[in-house]
This record gives sequence, structure tokens and C-alpha cells, in this order.
Amino acid sequence: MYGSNGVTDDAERTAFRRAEKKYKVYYDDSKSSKKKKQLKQVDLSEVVDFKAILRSFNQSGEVPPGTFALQCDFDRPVFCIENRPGFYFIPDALTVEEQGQWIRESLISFPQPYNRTNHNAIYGPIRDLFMAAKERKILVEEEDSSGGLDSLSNSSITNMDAERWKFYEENTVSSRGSTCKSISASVLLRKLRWSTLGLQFDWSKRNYNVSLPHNKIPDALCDLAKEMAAPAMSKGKVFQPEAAIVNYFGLGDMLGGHLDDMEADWTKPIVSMSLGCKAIFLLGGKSRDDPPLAMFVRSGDVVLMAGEARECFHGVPRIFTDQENAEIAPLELMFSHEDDVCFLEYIRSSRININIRQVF
Ligand SMILES: O=C(O)CCC(=O)C(=O)O
Repeated sequence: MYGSNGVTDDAERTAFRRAEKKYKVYYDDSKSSKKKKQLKQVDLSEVVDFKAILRSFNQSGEVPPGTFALQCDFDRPVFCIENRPGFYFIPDALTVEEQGQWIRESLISFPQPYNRTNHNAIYGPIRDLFMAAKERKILVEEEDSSGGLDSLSNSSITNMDAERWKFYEENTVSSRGSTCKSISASVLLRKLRWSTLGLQFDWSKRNYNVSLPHNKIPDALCDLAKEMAAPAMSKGKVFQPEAAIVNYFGLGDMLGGHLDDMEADWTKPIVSMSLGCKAIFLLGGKSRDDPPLAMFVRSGDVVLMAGEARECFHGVPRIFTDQENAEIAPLELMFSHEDDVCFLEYIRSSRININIRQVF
């Protein structure tokens, strides 16, 4: 499902694949410039824009054919799509402060053990990745012998003692001319694709492994998810957040079409929050042959998928990282303090999605 090149030779086979191919990032070889690779232009005329729909709804109460505003007690407009029951779009649902808070948490605390990340399989649990990237540290595989890197100053070690890979200051690693395997924390941060909160999802078995130790989902995130889930919940029922997957996207990364079907009760929504650069979300039907609807998802938007929409293929074929299209000006302002430059740098070329689930 994950990867920067999920669309292969059989790209033309289904309507979903064709849409992924239409929107994914390609570089224009014909205009190859020595300085910078040019992105191929993409036709965005068919992409549904809920920001524009919200604007029109606020001005005139009108929405385009095929969409409608949900009649509910929620304190801001919630839009639905006529032939996609169970799908809800809440544009601009999170304040800029909330977006900033969850971007910070997604980078600092969500990838911390016991939460697992895509890096676990190779490096084991990694502690304090974001700080290590900020401090330009290097993750080094420990040698067993006493003359190995164990003899380096303990103060430079920030990873868990029992772990085989540990962070070192850049200069302490290079001065030893070591033959150990190593990788810089900033490269690892760039390659961070997911972390899992609460009950841990096992990607290899595609189910929840309740026996794995895990950190509780922060109360503030549970409260926010409960509040956001309300338009998709039956009267009197409250959403119970038990697990979350945090997806991290850089330019060229995509999330291939898939179903989220490992939770017991599909009447409960998945609460999906977008942070950072704008992206295209594809909402398909129950078969990959159903042509998907493409829509923009921007920082602060929340999508709910419940009931029949839980059976619909969906994915993210593209994010926009250029100044004009990323649409992150309010976040740039929020992270303008010099202490926040590391968040600013990250989010200028990234998108984060937090999707929260009730498992049982
Ligand atoms: O990134 C998104 O908006 C969608 C995430 C998603 O579909 C998933 O994690 O299952």
C-alpha cells in the first residue's frame, strides 16, 4: 500500500489505478533543466474543492449538484456526496492552533516507542527521531566488540540502551572512520511513513495485535476525534477512539487505493484529519473498477468514513509542496518563531494524516 511508486505496469487496469496515474507526481523529461526537475502539469479541473463549496454555501446557501450540506447540530458545515452514503467532509474543521499542536505531536511524540513506525522493521524502536534530526545526529548500528562504538561518550547516546542502533553526534561518528552501518536522522525523518497509536496495527497480518505494548492515545486527541465523529454517529452513541494511524507524506509519496476493513463495527466512522500540504484524496466505490471522485484535502480538513463508505476504496495519489499550491500560509505564520524552524521546514514539503479508529 505504501511507497513512492505504488502504480506499476498494470496501472491502466482499473478505474482507480487510472485515476492514481492521472494525479500522481511525474517529472517532465522534455523540459529537463540542469538546475531543477520540472513537475509535469496535471489537469485539476475535475477535482472537487470543498473550500470553494464552503465559501459558496456560506455566501448563498448553495452547493453544487451531487453534494449536499448535512442537516445536523454540528457547529460548522458538514458536506456529503449524494452517491457515497457514509462519507462526510468537514472543511476547515481544525483551528490553526490545533493543526500546529497535532503537527508537533505527530513529529515528536507519536513516533516514540512503544508506538511503532515503518522504521521498526529495520532499526528496531527509535527514540527521539525528530530531535536527533534537528541536532543532525547519526543512527549507528552498534558493534559487539569492546573496541566498537560502545566506547564512545555515553552523553552522545540518546536511544534506548538495550537497542542495537543508537544516535551519535555527527562528529563523533566521522572522526572514528567507523565501518559500522549508519544513517542520518534527517534521512530517517524524511523516510518516516507511518506511526501507530493506541492498539497497534500489524501491517504484515493486516490486523490489530492487541498483545503488543502500546501508548495510550492522548486524551486531547480522543476528545477531538469524539467531537469530530459526531455527524457520523447514531443518536446517543459516542465514538470510542482505540487506535490511530499517522501517515507522513513527502513529495512523490502516495497512499495506494485500499479499504480499511479490520475494525469490527463499520457503522463507526474513521476520523481522518489532514495537516500540512494540500493533497488529492480519491474516493472510489466498492470495486476498483468504479471511477473514483477526486477531491482536495487541505490542512485542517476532516473526513469521516462510516457505514457504506467503509466499503469504498480510497487513497492519496499526490501531495502539493510548491508555495502556490500547498496552501499552508497560516501554518507558516504559526511556525515563524526561530524555535519552530524545524517544524516549518518539515511541513513545507510534507503532509500528515491522522486517522482515528474505534476497533471493537
Ligand atoms: O491520508 C489520508 O487522507 C488517507 C489515509 C488513509 O486512507 C488510511 O490511512 O487508511
